[in-house]
Amino acid sequence: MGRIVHFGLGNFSRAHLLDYTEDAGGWDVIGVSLRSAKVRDGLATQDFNYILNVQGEGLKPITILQNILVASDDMQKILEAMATADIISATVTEKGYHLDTAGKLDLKDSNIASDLKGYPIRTLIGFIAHDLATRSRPVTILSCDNRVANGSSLRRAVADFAKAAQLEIDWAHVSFPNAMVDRITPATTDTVRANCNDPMAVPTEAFREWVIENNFAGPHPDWPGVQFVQDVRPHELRKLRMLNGAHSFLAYAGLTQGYSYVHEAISDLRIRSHTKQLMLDAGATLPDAVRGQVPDYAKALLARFDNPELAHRLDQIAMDGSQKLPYRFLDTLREGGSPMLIRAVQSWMTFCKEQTKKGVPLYDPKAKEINRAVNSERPETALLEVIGATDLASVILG
Ligand code: CS2
Repeated sequence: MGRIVHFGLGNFSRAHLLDYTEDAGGWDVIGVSLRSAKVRDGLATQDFNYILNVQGEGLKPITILQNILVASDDMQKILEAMATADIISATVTEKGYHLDTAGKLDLKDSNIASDLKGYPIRTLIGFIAHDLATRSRPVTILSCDNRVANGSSLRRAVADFAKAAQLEIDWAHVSFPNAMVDRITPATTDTVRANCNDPMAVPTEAFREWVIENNFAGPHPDWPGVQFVQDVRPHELRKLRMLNGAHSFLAYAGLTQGYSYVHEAISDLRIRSHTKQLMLDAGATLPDAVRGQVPDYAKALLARFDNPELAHRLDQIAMDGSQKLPYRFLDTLREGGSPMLIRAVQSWMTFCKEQTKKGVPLYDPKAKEINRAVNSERPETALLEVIGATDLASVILG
């Protein structure tokens, strides 16, 4: 039996990696929570089993999770579990990589700085670097976050950390495949908890997709439907620029118009037509390998956004904009600039300004910088600086 140690037990991994691995069978999964003990405490009382509420398909028990370890309580146990793992995977969101806008590990980040000083380890990067510095068995480190070249970025972060911490790593038996992950998974509501009779239930759509670079250092589960490919980049870009780009635009434009959910924002005719255009413009920047799929993919995405039963909150998507915009809009703009992409970046700036004006705190690791920018003499220019987009100032600000 193989073993996965997975960092980040939010709803997404419980609807994606854990669901796929449940279907594959024959593996066990140990979860790691870096920050809060909430998911561990909730799942521990039910033997780490929970219900996945799959839209239109019904309730599916997920039983593959063996345990959840919490960084602040169980550091040593986590390192021990990692040492026996064939795969170490992660969904720690964009900010969990602690990279600066140039893609280097941010050594000034307070959690990274603390990990560099020594124990207790707090970050994914710190845990992986310490594990790799002591292991001899092969391991695959599998990023499942929405970043471009997520595996390569994680490798870079770990290498930067190891160098700064003077840890020696033998890279010969380690691989960091890049991967594209997709399944729209909103936060759990009381209605879902009641319908599933499970306080830890997770709601998700029927659709799921996973494309992984065929670069494993050892075995992997026989995940059904997963595509193993040489080059994930075209798939990553298709998903990040079209699905996630449209999502972020819907969130900022929708919240500014007073909508709360994705299905509400997409039914506003003006927002809908802008979203369609945004997806087509983003699609035009994609590599040849996937460009032919753009019209059908855009149509399928609209249908997924239209789904009222998912009740996907816009404020959930609006979070951490400073970390998401680079892959969702900025790279796209650099490669093909269009009025709709410019409008998308502006919708984020408007959102930041309005929230600040209303005194609503932004949920973003750069909230302080955003606040300072909004209150500066030239808010738009300063906001572009926060997201590393000063090179786009003349395109976006005219
Ligand atoms: C969303 C994603 O919250 C967000 O930023 O765009 O979580 C999105 O739902 C998933 O990437 C879909 O696979």
